[in-house]
Parts: sequence; structure tokens; C-alpha cells
Amino acid sequence: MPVRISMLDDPFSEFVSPPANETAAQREVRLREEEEAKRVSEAIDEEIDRQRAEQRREKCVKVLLLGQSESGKSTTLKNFQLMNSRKAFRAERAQWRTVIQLNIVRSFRLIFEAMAEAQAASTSPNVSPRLRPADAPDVPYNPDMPRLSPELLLLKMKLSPLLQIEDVLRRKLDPEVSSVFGSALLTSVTNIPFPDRQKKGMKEIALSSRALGTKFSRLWNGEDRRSSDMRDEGLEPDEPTHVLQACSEDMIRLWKDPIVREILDRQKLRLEELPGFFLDSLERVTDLRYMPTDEDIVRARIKTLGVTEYRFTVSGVGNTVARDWRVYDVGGQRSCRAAWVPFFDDMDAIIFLAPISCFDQVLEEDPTVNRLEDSVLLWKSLVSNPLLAKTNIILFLNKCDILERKLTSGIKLAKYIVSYGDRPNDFESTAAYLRRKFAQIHKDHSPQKRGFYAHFTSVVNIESTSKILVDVQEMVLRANLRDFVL
Ligand SMILES: Nc1nc2c(ncn2[C@@H]2O[C@H](COP(=O)(O)OP(=O)(O)OP(=O)(O)O)[C@@H](O)[C@H]2O)c(=O)[nH]1
Ligand SMILES: [Mg+2]
Repeated sequence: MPVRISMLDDPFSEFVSPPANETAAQREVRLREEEEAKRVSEAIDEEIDRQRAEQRREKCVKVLLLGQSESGKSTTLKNFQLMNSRKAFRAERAQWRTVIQLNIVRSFRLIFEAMAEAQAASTSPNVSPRLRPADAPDVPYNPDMPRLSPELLLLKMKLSPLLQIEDVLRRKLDPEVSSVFGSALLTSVTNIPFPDRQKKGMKEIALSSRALGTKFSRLWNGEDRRSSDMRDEGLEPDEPTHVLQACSEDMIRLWKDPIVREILDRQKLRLEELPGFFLDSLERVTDLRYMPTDEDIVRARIKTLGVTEYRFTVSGVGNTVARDWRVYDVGGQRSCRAAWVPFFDDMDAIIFLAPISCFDQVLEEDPTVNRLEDSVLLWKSLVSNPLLAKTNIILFLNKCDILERKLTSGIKLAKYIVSYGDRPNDFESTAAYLRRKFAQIHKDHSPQKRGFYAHFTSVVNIESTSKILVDVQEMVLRANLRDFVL
């Protein structure tokens, strides 16, 4: 029953009630004035509503990409760019070629390290210390380790110019990187099964948003550029390109060498699964006129430090208006995660990437932590965060292609996740099991009920990812409009 408020209870009643001795003429004037005041008030309300709707339309849609390092955040961002600013994306091929060249050099660094380790392990401890190279790694003697032939050692030596162009390539990406101070931007190599490999100073390239701002500025801001001429794009062959081309045949020979493959196998160094793997395309990517394809660019690896913002406009469909979007890409390493929080209260959606192929790997920054476990804990802390209670969180169970390859090669999920038990070690069963785990956490820990949106993804696959991102864009937009209507 509606609650009635008596005139006596209402402290404002004496201001709004008509005067006691009001004449008929005065009453008519008062009613006219009240009518006019009501009309003005309604017009103001209407205007406020219109301005709110306008503001809402003008307010951009914001999406934050989260997940541990190497989970695929920047690769997802590249897919957004490919969908929404394709020309600008392609205009940055010169920079991506440099990144790819660095990725190749890094792969060879790893091969050289593995060879040095094998050589040291296969050298009998009885050999005179004078005959051991000064920089030989300190590894236990292993007579079963394959021996490096003089031809292989010669090949390795012929490829040493690769290490000399590394600095030039890094400086091309970020001129402020100096050999001495550059290491602040560069972090140890990841995804390596042996934690101690980290100590060896092999560096993965990383770029701060400061450097990205200058090098990839057109791309991040979705601007277009007309010229596709090689000179304009900076794709004219330069010194590192000539060196890589000159080393191409030797690189292919070394990479295909059965002894080298055996050494890599023995050290469980699966370069194919490392980010930025281009060794199966050496002939193509070392050509003097090589221009990275879209696929090459999404596979190129550069670690993110700081936060990168990418802006684009999605044109309206039907009678809906065009909307501006902002996608934020952050660094995923533990040291970068404090920078995530300031973004939490203003996002329309979060895409969380969990690389489910990483069940047998450890974190680069803490080799005692399993990568999948880290993703699960991160997921739990995100879905339970009260600041994000109303935010749509979309889960990408990523790197499905690598998961499938690992399972096919005989690596058992149950060895790392004991609760998986004796279920089948195939993709369908393992992926469905992991999805259920993430869904359960979402259900148990969300502060209030909300939908669970999850996709199995391989974000290096441009075609399938674009379909998923179209769905995601539509879903985010719908949720955004629903919030407005409610
Ligand atoms: N095969 C395969 N590779 C992937 C997939 N997703 C990402 N990668 C590769 O993994 C590497 C790391 O991906 P990034 O997108 O750079 O990872 P990130 O989450 O941005 O990492 P940080 O910047 O360190 O936080 C890149 O070389 C990608 O090409 C995938 O689904 N399958
Ligand atoms: Mg990144």
C-alpha cells in the first residue's frame, strides 16, 4: 500500500500550497504559471536525457587485455588492429621485420648455447683444462651426449656475425637502447624447461610503451598511411638484412642438422613452441626483399612493458551509431601487474587470456611456479575482485594449437595436473576439463551472478580469431547498450 505523507509531515507543504484567500483570477494565473513551470521542467529533463544519451554514445567502449606474460595479449591486440586498421597494420611491416630478425637471432643464440652445453658435457673431465674453452658451461660430464663434429663447430663459427647484428637490430627498434643500459629493457628468455638457463643472460626483446609510442605510433592509433613502397616503408635492405641473407644457407644447414636436433631434444628445448619461431621459414624471411605477412606479424614476439592503448572506430550497423573503441594491452609479467589495477573501474570488458598449453612450463620470473597454476590463480583473483563485479570478463583459453601438438607428441596432462587422473589425453577431453575448472572458479568466486563467456582460441590464427573478435565486439556493445537502457 502506498505510504501517505500528511501535509503536517511535509516541511515544504506551506511553500507549495495555494494561499488561503486566493481569488478565482489569482488561481487562474497561478495554474498557468504552474503549467508553464512544469513544461519548462519537462523540457529540461528531456534535454538532460538527450545529453546523457549523446554522452553515452560519445563515451568510448573500453576493453582491457589481461593475462600472464606470453599469454597472447599483444597478439590479440594485433588481431583487433588487423580487423579495424588493416592498412596501418601493414604499414608497420619494416618494424615487424626488425622484430622478426631479432627473433631469429635469439633462436640461434639458444642453439649456440645448447651446442656449447653439449660440447662441455661430452668432454671428458680428464681432458686438460688448457684444452677446454674458457667460457665452457659448467655442466656434468655425460658420455652419451652427441659429439659436435668439426664441421658443425665451423658452421657455428661462420654464424657468429648473427650475434653482432643483435645490437644494431635492438637499436633500430629503440634508439635509446645502449649496449650498457639497454639491458634494462631486455629480459631473460622464457619458456625454457631448465630454470638455470635463465642465468645465462640470454635476452628476450622487450619494448616499453615509450619506445612503442615512437616506433609503432601510427599502428597503435589506428591511423592510415597510403604508401606501400618499400623505400617509404623502410624495407630497403640494410646491414642486418644483408648479414642474415649471407648467413641464410648456413642457418638452414645448422637448424636441419640431425646432431643439433638431437642435442635440442636431449635438452628438451622445443624451439618450435617458443614465441617468435621462424626457423622453418628461414629461406623466405632472410630474402633481401622479404616483407612480413600478416601471419608473420602475429607470430613475431616482443614483450610488452607498460601499457599500450589502441584506438579505433567500429562503424554502426543498421540504425546504431559508430562507436570509438579503446583496447589496452599491458605487460603480463608479475612486476607489471600492479599497473593493471588503475584500469579496473572503467572497463566495459576484460579479455583474460589463459594459455592452456603451458601446463608443463614454469614462469620466467619465478621458476618455482607452474604457468597454468599462475593463470588459474590470476583468474580467481580477477573474478573475485569486487571492483570488477559488474565487468564482463571474457576468457580466451589460448594456445590451443600448441596444446594439441603437445598432447599428440605424448606429453601427458595428468603428469602435471594430478586431478586429471586417467582421463583421455586428447585435445577435446583436456580442453573441456580445463574449461570446466575455469567455469567453476568463475561461478564460485564472482561477487554476484554473471555470465561465463569462454572461447577456445589460437590467436595466431587470424581467420578464426577474427570471427571470435567479431562476436566479442558485438557482445561488449550489447552489454554496453543494455547498461544504458537499464
Ligand atoms: N602457436 C601459438 N602462438 C601464440 C598464440 N598466442 C600467442 N602466441 C605467440 O606467443 C608469443 C607471445 O604472445 P604475446 O601476445 O606477445 O604475449 P603477451 O601476453 O603480450 O606477453 P607480454 O607482453 O610479455 O605480457 C608471440 O610470439 C605469439 O605469436 C597461440 O594461440 N598459438
Ligand atoms: Mg605483450
